[in-house]
Amino acid sequence: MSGLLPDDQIAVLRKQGFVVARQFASPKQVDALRALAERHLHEHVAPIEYEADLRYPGAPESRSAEGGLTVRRLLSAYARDPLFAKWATDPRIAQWLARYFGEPAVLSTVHHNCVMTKHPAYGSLTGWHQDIRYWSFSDTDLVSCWLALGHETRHNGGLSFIPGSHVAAFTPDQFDDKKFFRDDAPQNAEWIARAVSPDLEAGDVVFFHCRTLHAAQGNRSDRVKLSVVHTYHPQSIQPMPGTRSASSPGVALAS
Ligand SMILES: O=C(O)CCC(=O)C(=O)O
Repeated sequence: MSGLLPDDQIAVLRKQGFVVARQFASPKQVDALRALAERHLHEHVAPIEYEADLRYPGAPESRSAEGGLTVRRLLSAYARDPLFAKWATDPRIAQWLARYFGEPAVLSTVHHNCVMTKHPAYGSLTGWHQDIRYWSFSDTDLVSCWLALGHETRHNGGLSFIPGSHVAAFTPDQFDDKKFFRDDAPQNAEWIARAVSPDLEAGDVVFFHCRTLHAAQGNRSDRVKLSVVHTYHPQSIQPMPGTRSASSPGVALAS
């Protein structure tokens, strides 16, 4: 998938629900974002979501348990430092998304908008899910941009995706009560067998649709994995008033 032109990348996103854009961020951007993320992680700069808050499989029981202060997400990336804001509104992202949406993109400051971390110890795994499950918008054509700040593979908790799942008509019984796609349901087995886990290098970006099923394992390496993640919608799709998705204004991107 390397070397594809933006229009070809967009065609892949439409078809399979995700696409890898190799070396989308420059080494200079990656180094600066990584150094900043590492400092905020080290200093526990708020707001932070801890693994113990989310309690996914592998997470500590509580913040006071052993490993309880393991960070999962450095939240509010856009507001936490101008460097993160600059990346979230990078003109290349804006142009790419405007081409995909056919209109200017808006950054959600509510969903994702974080540095996603995965620690070797106490970093949890994430089951199969569609991001849209708890989001409320007037339509469901949202795209997230996941920037790898280091090597990402299945081994260190990198994402796996199920191609074509973004356009599938799943039934409620294929999901559990927390809206995870059930890996014990026979009718889901064929879907899960199709999963792919793209290896990412620092600077690679994955654009993925909010309906694409994805999951991630724990981190079995000895190094924390760091990724910057933002979600965008076109101007014509708006968060539903009164919902969490509308709880903080979006940022219109210049394109
Ligand atoms: O890094 C992970 O465990 C997966 C994160 C993810 O899929 C999400 O937060 O939507």
